[in-house]
Amino acid sequence: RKIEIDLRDAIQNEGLRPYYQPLVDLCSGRITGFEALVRWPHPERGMISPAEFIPVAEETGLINALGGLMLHRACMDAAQWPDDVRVAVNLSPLQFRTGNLLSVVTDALRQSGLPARRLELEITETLLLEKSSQVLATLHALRALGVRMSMDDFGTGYSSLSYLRSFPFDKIKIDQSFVRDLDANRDAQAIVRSIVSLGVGLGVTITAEGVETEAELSCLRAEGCHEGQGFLFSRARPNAEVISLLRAQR
Ligand code: G
Ligand code: G
Ligand code: MN
Ligand code: NA
Repeated sequence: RKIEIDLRDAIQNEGLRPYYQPLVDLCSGRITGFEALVRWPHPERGMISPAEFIPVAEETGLINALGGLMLHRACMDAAQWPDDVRVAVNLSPLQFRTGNLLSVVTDALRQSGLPARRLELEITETLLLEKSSQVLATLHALRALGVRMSMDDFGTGYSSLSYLRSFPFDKIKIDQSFVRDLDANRDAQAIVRSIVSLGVGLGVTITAEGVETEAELSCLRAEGCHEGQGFLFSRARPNAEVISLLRAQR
């Protein structure tokens, strides 16, 4: 397939790059970190969405090279940011299957000099679906390095709550489907309220994804949600624009 050939070429020839979307503390309004999101400016097709090529990467096994590359680039970039700013990187469940994820993360930290506490790894509930002891061992080993673990897209899986008992996450990211039109939707408000109280009880940071409007933001503040991310604050931007985003708030 052409997309597979092109993707392989992009991975080998620096055709993929991370863009960074800010995570904002809803109390202070300050940027606490950035989520790295892979971008592929295709020479013929323009920007191709990761929603299209991540599944191709997963089907073809290219996800390991892609994921390793993103981890490495994100750690290298973040090592140049202020010391109180973190970077979050998405992991595909398949990256846990090859068995060398721990050394990929360790190498990225060592080569970049980024302290482990400044790296956050985002995983989705599907990873915990299988209840694999190998996956849990890797999660614990990563956390023992000092890396922070986030549960991404919370609330969209089959039994989100049971996964919270199987592993001590540092952060829960509320899926954007619960944030959409929050101000007009009483049910969504009740759901967000209970996730926030769950987070307080577990001592876990709660981040709302997909914040697009001021009305959604004031609702999230009223519910005591800790952190937000979304187009209201900023879209994902190239690393060259990260420093100016940080400077603008100082
Ligand atoms: O960046 P958004 O623009 O379109 O991303 C679409 C989807 O691709 C999201 O589910 C996001 O988590 C995923 N994604 C973005 N970057 C990466 C990455 O580096 N690795 C993995 N595994 N998924 C990513
Ligand atoms: O699965 P994950 O949460 O990692 O994916 C993040 C995805 O959400 C990316 O595709 C990113 O571009 C997208 N995104 C980020 N902020 C917003 C937003 O405010 N609204 C919408 N609709 N999508 C967003
Ligand atoms: Mn994510
Ligand atoms: Na998400």
